[in-house]
Amino acid sequence: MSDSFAFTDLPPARVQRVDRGLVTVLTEDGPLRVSLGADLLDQMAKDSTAGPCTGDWCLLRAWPDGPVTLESVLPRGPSIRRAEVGGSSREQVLAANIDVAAVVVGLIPEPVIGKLERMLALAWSSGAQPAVVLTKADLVPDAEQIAEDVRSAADGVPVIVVSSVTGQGIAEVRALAGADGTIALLGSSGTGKSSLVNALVGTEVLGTQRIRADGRGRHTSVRRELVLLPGGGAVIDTPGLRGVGLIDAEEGLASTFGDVEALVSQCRFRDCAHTSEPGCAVRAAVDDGTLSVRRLESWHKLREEMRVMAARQDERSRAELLKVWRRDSKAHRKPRGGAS
Ligand SMILES: Nc1nc2c(ncn2[C@@H]2O[C@H](COP(=O)(O)OP(=O)(O)OP(=O)(O)O)[C@@H](O)[C@H]2O)c(=O)[nH]1
Ligand SMILES: [Mg+2]
Ligand SMILES: [Zn+2]
Repeated sequence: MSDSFAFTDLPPARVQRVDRGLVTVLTEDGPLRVSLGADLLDQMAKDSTAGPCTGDWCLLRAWPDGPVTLESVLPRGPSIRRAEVGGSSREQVLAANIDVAAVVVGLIPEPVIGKLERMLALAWSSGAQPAVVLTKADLVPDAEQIAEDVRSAADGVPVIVVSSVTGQGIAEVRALAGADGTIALLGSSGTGKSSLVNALVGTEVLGTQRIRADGRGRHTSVRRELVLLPGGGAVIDTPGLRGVGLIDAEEGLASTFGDVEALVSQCRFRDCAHTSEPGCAVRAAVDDGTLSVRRLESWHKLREEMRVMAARQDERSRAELLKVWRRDSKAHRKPRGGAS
């Protein structure tokens, strides 16, 4: 009887991988497979983000007859979050406690800037430092030229050109982690995330896609995994992202499209649709060439997606999400300067 209480609390450990309710944690003595404590399971039933995910720090408890349970997840630092796939409004944590959110894009096929911007919005919304890693430099003759185009769309974000085959740029990516930082890799399937992890570590720690003639791959990595880097720090590999959910991405939108948002604040009407309204600063910028039509379209598309997502929320979270949305439409056709 009494020995069911004779547990020992262990020092914090970090979640490496979660699969089917069992969690692999990295402890001071190496990796350990643990199950979830009853209290934590209760919390998870109420809150989709309460469960452990890759990168989380957690508290463990060792029981007298041998098993170790994961009892609680410590409060998270910067983390990648998105809406769960399948149209629900539940949130999913993709990678926790990260210092750098690296969007991984192949140089071939040539990057689609609009898609990159969506990924970057997700990266910004994590609160970590965003970065872009352009892979497969060995396969294209004009890597630097493509990188310049990407740089102009990714204001203030480091853009690193790499090849996991030749080793180009790998040290630069390594440097993003510093002595003990964590880099999360995000991107579509087949862009070379797992290959990059292997290049960073220097050995084949993760499986990668077999090369296929048509250049299209199936999803290879099926779960998120934290890998320690030699010399300190860690990298989190994620399976290819299909849809990028935009929950909590408003901040990311503002950072990725800081230039457009700044213009919006100068339009004469608060609910300006930036189509034919008088005094529209956005159209004016397009007309004088300081804002590209393509960039404006990406911004519109992302805003629309946020609106659709917001419409799907349950009543409570909807109220929160719509706050941002309503900000501009509260005062109908009211010139700025009046009381709001
Ligand atoms: N030539 C060349 N091929 C690369 C490079 N990086 C990745 N590849 C190839 O691209 C394919 C996909 O690489 P992965 O590392 O499996 O891609 P991934 O992003 O992990 O894919 P998912 O796990 O499905 O998300 C594999 O065939 C790799 O060998 C590179 O720098 N140069
Ligand atoms: Mg992979
Ligand atoms: Zn306008």
